Amino acid sequence: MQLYQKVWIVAICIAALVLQSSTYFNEKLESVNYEQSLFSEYFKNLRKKGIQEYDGEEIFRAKLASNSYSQKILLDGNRDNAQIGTENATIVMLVRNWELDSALESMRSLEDRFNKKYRYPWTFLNDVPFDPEFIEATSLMASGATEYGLIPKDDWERPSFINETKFEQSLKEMIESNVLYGESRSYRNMCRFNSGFFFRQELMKKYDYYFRVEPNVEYYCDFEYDPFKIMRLNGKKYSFVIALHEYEETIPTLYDTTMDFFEENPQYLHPNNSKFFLTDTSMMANHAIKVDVPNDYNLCHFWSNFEIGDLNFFRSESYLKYFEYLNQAGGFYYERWGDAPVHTLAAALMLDKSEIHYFEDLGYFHGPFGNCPSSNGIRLQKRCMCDYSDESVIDISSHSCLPRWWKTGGKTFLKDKGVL
Ligand SMILES: Nc1nc2c(ncn2[C@@H]2O[C@H](COP(=O)(O)OP(=O)(O)OP(=O)(O)O)[C@@H](O)[C@H]2O)c(=O)[nH]1
Ligand SMILES: [Mg+2]
Repeated sequence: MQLYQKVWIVAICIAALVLQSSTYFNEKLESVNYEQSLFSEYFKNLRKKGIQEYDGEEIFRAKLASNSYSQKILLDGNRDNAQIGTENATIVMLVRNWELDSALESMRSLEDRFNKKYRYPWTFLNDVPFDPEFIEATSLMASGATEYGLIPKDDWERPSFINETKFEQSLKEMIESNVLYGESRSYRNMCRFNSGFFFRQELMKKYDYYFRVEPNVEYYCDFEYDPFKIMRLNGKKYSFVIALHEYEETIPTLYDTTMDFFEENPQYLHPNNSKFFLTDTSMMANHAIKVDVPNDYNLCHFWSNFEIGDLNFFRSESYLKYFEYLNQAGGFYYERWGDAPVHTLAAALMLDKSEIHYFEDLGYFHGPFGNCPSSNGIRLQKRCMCDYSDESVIDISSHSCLPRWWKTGGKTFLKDKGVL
């Protein structure tokens, strides 16, 4: 090749390179200019709105990413939150304003794992009015509609028939013996409310089923079905995921008071009840049970921070009479009766054992205990995020009452019956 030919080739390559890079830089410049124009347009708009339409407070609250917040687009109902699930049910949370972050964590988990496909409504209950911030954040976290109820004073506060001297004395004794929440007056109100009043609240009256949720809990697995539907189709009235032993010092006389009630009202005792679950103290695997109570109760109860239940069971004459009997006995205040053993004693004695259901495949955590499906296949299929070997998984450990429940209610899974 002649020298001049080589020079030509090199010159052509350089020209091509220059041309290509100039096109590239031009395009880049154009896009930068475009972005700049967007920015300046955006800031111009923001300034214009800021100066002309909003007061100082709202400018402070304006979000840079979008102006949808100030325009209240979301809260004006542009989001479709119409119920998809077909059951007459609500998800209910008794909660305090300051628990907002923990409430949102529980909601996020339950929405992602279950409710966003069904959009069941949420009902929030409180003994004081909910803050606007609480209402705003929770209604935006919910996929379904939300309602907020103020609990009437009579449903929450200590009844006037409670002897104040006896009550103060009991508080003192519980503090001295280091009983969990022994010092708390509000905890006692909460337990009495959850035992006898949550299902009577105005907002709850229209529903047949409830799903109780507490702040700061987590649902480990996809539900893959509508648990409300499962309850109705299978005639289930009460369900749980964790069963364990109650602190005996909180309920010294609850069992005896319950037995007195059934002695006076034998018609409310179901012939196919689960009393054995409450009284069985035999060895389970290699675990013996040693409970220090002056009666037959083994302290087993369903942990009520997770509950899916039939509200009509709680509204029944038998439950209402039972609650009133306990209420008059005063043990919610003179002792520290929890709603979990109260619900458990009622369900175990008044329902047919087939009406109580253990949801074995949901996966759940409420500190310090959790439940995680033991089957690897279920964990994979339901996208569970839990470690079955974690020490928080109570399942068949010595402090769990689940094996005792299986012994009473049978170890039947809906899957086996072809229901799921
Ligand atoms: N509005 C209101 N809700 C309460 C009050 N006390 C408790 N709660 C709610 O009642 C439920 C049970 O209370 P928790 O404090 O979680 O009781 P717990 O589950 O026995 O104990 P933790 O181990 O602390 O979770 C939760 O949903 C609380 O948000 C109260 O004084 N007012
Ligand atoms: Mg709790």
